[in-house]
Amino acid sequence: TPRVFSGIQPSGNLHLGNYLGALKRFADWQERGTETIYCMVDLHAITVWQDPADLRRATRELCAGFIASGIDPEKSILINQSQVPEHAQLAWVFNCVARMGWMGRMTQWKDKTAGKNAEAASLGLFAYPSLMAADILVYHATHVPVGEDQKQHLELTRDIATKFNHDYGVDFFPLTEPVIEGAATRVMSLRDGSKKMSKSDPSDASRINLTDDADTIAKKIRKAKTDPEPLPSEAKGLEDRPEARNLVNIFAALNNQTVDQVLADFGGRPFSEFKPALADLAVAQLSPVSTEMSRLMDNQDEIDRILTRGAERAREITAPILKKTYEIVGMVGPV
Ligand code: AQP
Repeated sequence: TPRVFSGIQPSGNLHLGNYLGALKRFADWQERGTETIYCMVDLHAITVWQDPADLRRATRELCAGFIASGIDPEKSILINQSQVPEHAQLAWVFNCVARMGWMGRMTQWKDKTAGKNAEAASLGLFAYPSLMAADILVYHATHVPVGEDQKQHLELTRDIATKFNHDYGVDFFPLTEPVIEGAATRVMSLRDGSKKMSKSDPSDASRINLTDDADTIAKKIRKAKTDPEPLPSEAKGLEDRPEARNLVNIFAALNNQTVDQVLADFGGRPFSEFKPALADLAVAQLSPVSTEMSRLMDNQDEIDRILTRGAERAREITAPILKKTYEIVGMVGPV
């Protein structure tokens, strides 16, 4: 039976890319009745230094973001990574299975250390994909919905499962499938169509935050970089127009349409007509999310209770899988 797992880092600035590429699709899986486990990956967040108070706030805000995007803590298991210790425990075993060379080839590692002294990066940042593999495999999850940028890490997860199974002569960890689907698997920066929309982009105008109010959303879309041509009438016409393509993809994903459907309505029309329509759509979808997030943020005890309960439910799955892993590896444990 399918079991879905996915996570998001509580590193602040939850944005439209996270919403369309991840959160909205997490809710779809939940509504299909699949067993779903969603995680705030705080241990991943500290691979780069986080102010402790900011991390606490971002974790609760992310939990609010999950719930406001339709994740129901009764239907899904909603957890904070550090509250389920088996993630980190399995990650250590995987650190001993994975190879340095595999980690060094990860494009996220290369991007995050590009132009910097890689020797000064944390060991945790280097080993990030090993912890991610543990997050997934400590549940024996079968499907992982993610944005395009995570594809390589999912392949590494399969490599780790394969090597573990081979090294110990078992058929224990499943080969997990990445699920990268929809019109917005890679939402780009509003200021630069060649960069993905990202939490860590220093320019706030590059992204739409889930906490932005209606005026801010409308203003960011109005100022989004575009070219002077009207919209094409077919998807092919977007090929060399990354900024235009990005806005059309965002419209399609928000409106649950295909790109062709959007262009059937807007082909031949200028951005001065398309952008206000996109802004209205974005505000209509995101306003309820941000309102619900701020309501929840005023009820932090409720958030903390949800996470405590989520961790208890999660450990019913993770504790037996970790115990079995330790047995396979040869650890002596309690009888
Ligand atoms: N631009 C994006 N388009 C579509 N999906 C995206 N995701 C992230 N950015 C986009 C998806 O959101 C989920 C959570 O990602 P994460 O918490 O691991 O954060 P990230 O990928 O590191 O996100 P950022 O915003 O890019 O953070 P920084 O700036 O720290 O690198 C994943 O499913 C991801 O695919």
